Formats: sequence, C-alpha cells, structure tokens
Amino acid sequence: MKIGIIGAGNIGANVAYGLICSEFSDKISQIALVDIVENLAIGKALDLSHASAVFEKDIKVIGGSDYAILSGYDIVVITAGQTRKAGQSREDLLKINAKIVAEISAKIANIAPNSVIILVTNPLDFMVYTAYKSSGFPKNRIIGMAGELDSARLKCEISNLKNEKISHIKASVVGFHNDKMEILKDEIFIDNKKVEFSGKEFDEISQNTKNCGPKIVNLLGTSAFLAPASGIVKIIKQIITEEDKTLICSVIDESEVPCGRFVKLGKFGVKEIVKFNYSQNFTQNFAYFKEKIKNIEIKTQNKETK
Ligand code: TXD
Repeated sequence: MKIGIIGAGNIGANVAYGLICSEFSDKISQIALVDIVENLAIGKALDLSHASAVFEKDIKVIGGSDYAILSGYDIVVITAGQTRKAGQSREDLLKINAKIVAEISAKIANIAPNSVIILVTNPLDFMVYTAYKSSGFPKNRIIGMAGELDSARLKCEISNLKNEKISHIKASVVGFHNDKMEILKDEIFIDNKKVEFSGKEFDEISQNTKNCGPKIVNLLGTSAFLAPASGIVKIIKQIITEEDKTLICSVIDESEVPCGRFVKLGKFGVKEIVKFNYSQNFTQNFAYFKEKIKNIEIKTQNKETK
C-alpha cells in the first residue's frame, strides 16, 4: 500500500509516524508527505525515514510539494488547512479550508484517481462534502475522521467517572463533529452491561466530551493532533486489513449529508454503512448542514471514477 499525506504538520507527521510504528506497517511500502511548505515535507520525510530504519521497517518515506509524487497512490489523507486559534469555532475555518481542500481534492483525483481520500481538516463534515464534490469520486471513497476521536474522548470521560478500564467500555458518538455531536446514551456498555447514568452524570460526560477540542486549543494554542492522528491510523488499519469491525466515520449516504455513522471499511473505502436507528435530532440536523454548505462554492468534477 502507498499512503499519501497532504499537510506535513502536527497531524500529518504523526499519522506517518503512527503508520511506521503500527503492527500492520509490513503492508505499507511507501509514505509520501506533501506540503505547501516544501522543506517541511522534505525534512519531516527524511526524519521519518530514519524512524522507520530505527525500527528496521522497509517503508520508503518521501516528501515534497509536487503532487506528482502521489501518482497511483492507494490512500491519500488530507490534513492540510488552518487550525483553530483560541476562541475560534470549527465553522470559522469553513471558507478558507473549503478552498484548500477543494483544490487538493481535484489534484488528487487527477494524480491518484483510484485512491481513497481520508479527511481530517476542520470543519470535518463540510470538508468531506467538499472533497466528494471536487474530486468527483464515488461516495464510498471519501471518509472523514472525527467519530473515532469523539468516541475515544467519551470513553475517557466514562473511565474517569466510573473508574473503569477503557478497554472494558463501549461508547459511541455519531453525527456532526461539532457541538451537535450526538452521544448515544443507550449504547454505553461496561463489560457488555448497559450503563445507567444520573441526569447530572450524563450532562457532565457529554459536556466534557464536547469541550475536549476547545480545551486543548486553549491549553496548546492549537488543535489536538496526537489523538486525531491515531484516529486516522485506525481507519487506515481497517482499510488495509478489512477486519470485520464497525467504526464511526463521517461518510455520505443517499441524504448527501456527511456525518458520523457506523461503517465497515475495506480496500475500496466504505464497504457498508451499517443500519442504525438514529434519533430524530440526528436527521433534523441535516437542515443546519444544508444551510451552511450553500454558502460554499465547490466546482464539481463530473468524472465519477468507479
Ligand atoms: O478530529 C478532527 N477531524 C480534528 C481535525 C481534530 C484536530 C485538528 N483538526 C484539523 O486538522 C485542524 O483544525 C486543521 O484544519 C487540520 C490539521 O491540523 P494540524 O494540527 O495538522 O495543523 P498544522 O500543524 O498547521 O498542519 C497543517 C499543514 C501545515 O504544514 C501547512 O503548511 C499545510 O497543512 N498546508 C497545506 N499543504 C498543502 N496544500 C495546502 N494548500 C496547504 N495549506 C496548508
């Protein structure tokens, strides 16, 4: 597998590092970092190739600003874009990052026409839509990472509240990657036993989960990046290994509204959007998305390659 990463910043470089350290790294022959700041991509690629050598892995790591290095790649991760500053919402990044992601997706469609595109740039669900429209790829080959991050953050809150091991907890966050994210209260289990919360407890874990992002921005002055990078590595693992596992990813169904849904992944991207009885609130939020995305001009590529 050849994996491209657009944006050699905090998330991009840590995705590459996570892949090199992963238990499935033997399935990866090449990683390419592309960044508008060419020396950043070249320098981090060189450093990462040395990290690969430290672990005696046979992964070639290259870097540059020319998209030609991604020719024929299997997976391309888009992390490029502005990050939030303290006080900024994810939606504040919409216009500027939509322009960046649209340009990048069109380039990927030309240079790696059979690739699966994984988005992480915020506002995530809008970037999934932007990449879908501007690449002209079929829906199944556009995947957004946020649900795995938000669900992991929820598990940490439950673990702290109930003093339980993370590995014993099942918890899911679906919907949009913003304050409309939906914590599935009836889908929280510890050791396969449903967990009951008082109203106060559930409000606490919900608010804390939703506030993790802004809290880290306030502490670091930039967005979180290690956990988001881990979420992308987890998605790539599913694509490569095709394990029969359900993840939560921002994907597009017949509603044409991308948001966090239960999915099964394989080498061509989304293998199945798992049927689930989402709440009324979940679908009512689609109107908010359609209202917001109207303001974004996205040149649509018509070639829907199979
Ligand atoms: O869960 C999630 N989806 C979110 C995503 C979690 C945390 C961070 N989230 C978003 O990911 C964040 O708001 C940003 O929009 C992206 C990337 O975050 P990162 O922390 O990696 O940002 P950096 O370190 O600024 O890296 C961005 C890189 C930087 O090196 C720029 O030079 C490059 O992107 N960049 C570009 N490369 C190529 N082409 C273009 N046009 C470009 N513009 C910027």
